[in-house]
Amino acid sequence: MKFETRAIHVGEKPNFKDGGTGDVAMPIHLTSTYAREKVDIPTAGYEYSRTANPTRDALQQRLAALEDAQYGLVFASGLAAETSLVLSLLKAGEHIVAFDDLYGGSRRLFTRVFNERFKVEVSYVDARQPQLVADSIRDNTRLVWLETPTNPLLKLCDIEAIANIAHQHKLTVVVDNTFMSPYFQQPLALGADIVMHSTTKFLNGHSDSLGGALLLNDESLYEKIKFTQNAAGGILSPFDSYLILRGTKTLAVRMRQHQKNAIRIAKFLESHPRVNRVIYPGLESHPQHELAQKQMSGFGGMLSFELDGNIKDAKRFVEGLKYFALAESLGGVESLIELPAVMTHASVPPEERRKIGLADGLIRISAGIENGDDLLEDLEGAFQKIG
Ligand code: P1T
Repeated sequence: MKFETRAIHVGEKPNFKDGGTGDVAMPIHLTSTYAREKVDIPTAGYEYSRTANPTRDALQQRLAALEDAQYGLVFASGLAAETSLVLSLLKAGEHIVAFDDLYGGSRRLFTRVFNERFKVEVSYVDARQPQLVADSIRDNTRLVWLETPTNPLLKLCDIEAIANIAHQHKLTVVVDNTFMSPYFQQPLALGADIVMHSTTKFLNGHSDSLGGALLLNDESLYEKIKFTQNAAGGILSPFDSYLILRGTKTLAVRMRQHQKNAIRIAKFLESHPRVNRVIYPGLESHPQHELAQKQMSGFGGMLSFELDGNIKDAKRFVEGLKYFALAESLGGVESLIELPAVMTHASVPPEERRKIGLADGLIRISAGIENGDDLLEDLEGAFQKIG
């Protein structure tokens, strides 16, 4: 079954048996608990909705199918998925090697919670160079945590090369695939062990639900994380499961339009006299354009740029738009714009931001699926406002 078909059919099959009503769309199972006829076994297989719920099961199957994975687990947010993963696989004194340019909230979770409170060690490295990942591996390393392309600087790392290095040391490789979605990048096929998503973004696609997912093939890792999902309880609600199931049906067509608009915006900005630098993996000027072509089947809907101007100009620019909402988050049908240093990545200490090249005036765009002409006209209008 091809991607677009899986995105519509896996997990949602009309059921006519045993009183099934043939629903084409999976109903929202709001029950918290399930009655049984006998004490010893749950009659219909379900006990309690923290442990399992039919709407959540449908989404878990759907997302696993989209990443070509055996198993899927969904959580209350992307960060809840990350928390469950680390709680499942690491203990105090063990070590994570992580890409140094991650979503600010992921870095805050690793540093402020897992490291400062639970003594999990974390090394942040520039994973664009696989050798630096290799050099950071220690006897107590358990996990390599990658995000590619990164948020917000769109740096890439070579998943296959890093997975080969990590597997020589029997480490688990996690790839946060939020920016590309399974439509444009399939990390498991490149050797990753676990794919992580903030489903809040492209998978749901409509800026109206938070969620997170882990997709994987290894049964023993799956059992460990599933145990934590139930024990710690950070599960996705049936209503959010329904919304994301609905969102995934249009993922392919949305991703194509996100990308089309992102390419137009990137080229428009690159040729604009008020812009110093545009970062988009689909531009030939991107230093890892070749790796992007090799590793991904498209370039996605996210881009960042720096104005020829100061931070005040950047603030006036993002405040001067009518269609681009000035907001955190990404991946919705509507275009969003933000200043990472002040908004999504404010929790990353300024010296760390400087080290990874995140300028205070960097502007990040999540290209929506509006008409591209309107988006370019809006951007040009904001340039005129800052003069
Ligand atoms: O917000 P939440 O669903 O918990 O997902 C966290 C997360 C994880 N990974 C990546 C790559 C992300 O971008 C995010 C969330 N990011 C934003 C809110 C943002 O505006 O970048």
